[in-house]
Amino acid sequence: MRTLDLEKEFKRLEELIANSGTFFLAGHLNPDGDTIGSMLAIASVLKRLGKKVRLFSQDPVPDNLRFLPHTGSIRASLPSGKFDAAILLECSTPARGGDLETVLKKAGTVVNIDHHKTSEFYGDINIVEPHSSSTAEIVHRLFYNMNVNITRREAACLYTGIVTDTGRFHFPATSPRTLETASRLLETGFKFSRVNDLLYATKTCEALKILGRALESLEFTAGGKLAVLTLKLSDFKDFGARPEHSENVINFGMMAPGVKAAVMFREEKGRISVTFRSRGHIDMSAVAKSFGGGGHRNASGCRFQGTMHAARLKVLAVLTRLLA
Ligand SMILES: [Mn+2]
Repeated sequence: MRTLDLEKEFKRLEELIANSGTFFLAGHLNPDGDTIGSMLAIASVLKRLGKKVRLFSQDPVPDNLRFLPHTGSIRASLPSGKFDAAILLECSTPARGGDLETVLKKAGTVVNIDHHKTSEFYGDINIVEPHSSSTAEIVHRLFYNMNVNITRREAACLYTGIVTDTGRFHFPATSPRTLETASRLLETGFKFSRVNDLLYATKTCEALKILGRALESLEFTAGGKLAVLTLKLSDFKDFGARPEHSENVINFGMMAPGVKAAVMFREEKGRISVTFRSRGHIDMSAVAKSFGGGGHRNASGCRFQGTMHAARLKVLAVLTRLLA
């Protein structure tokens, strides 16, 4: 992993913002709360500074995040114009954001803001901070350095990024700095309890049904250390559900006593999406990377072209060996 003088990179980004007029913002495929929250907060601050901003996500904003302000401004079509700066959030490689090449090639400066330790330093400016709980926490630090007075709406966006990426301040990446950031966001007076309600006490019927199916599929292997969840295309069809309805389902696999790691296989059209979770030092980012994916030590993912059977054989062999 390369290290850079982070403070210097923050300064360079501040200067870029001051000296640029047009910005392109993109997050990763299947965007999550951190990606969307960070993107909306940056867009809002840039607009308040009088900048032109174009927001892009190849995949749609998940339903449970639609309550965030201005999600409608995130578009799925790539712009043809030229931008002074392109800021990629949460993308360990540019390809994580989709087919961005045409835009990135024309952009004056490419900025990579990420907290994944697998992040490659592909930007002209790289703010990669693997010790940060979330990209939203990094973005908050940027705003703090810039002396930005964060609005309630921006605070709700950044809080959403932090609370979702830390599993409600539960995962080990949660640091004193994370809680301090959340505290500063609360000081703006945004409706904290309402945001939590919308994020955690609201589940669509499709998501509830998919959760039931996933729990029925639960198997334990590797001497009870590995939980395996499987969702087939037909499960989604039965309930009219989409892949995002199965988000977080894997965490239920981690609840059984003795389980050290969980894997979820999700069949999508023509491919299998695989998600990993673990506790402690069991490195799931390495497992995901060995199959062409990425992520964090305790939460990662990858994709396979081919059948469920083939994906399971390959992945379960590696995981069984790892946990032996
Ligand atoms: Mn994140």
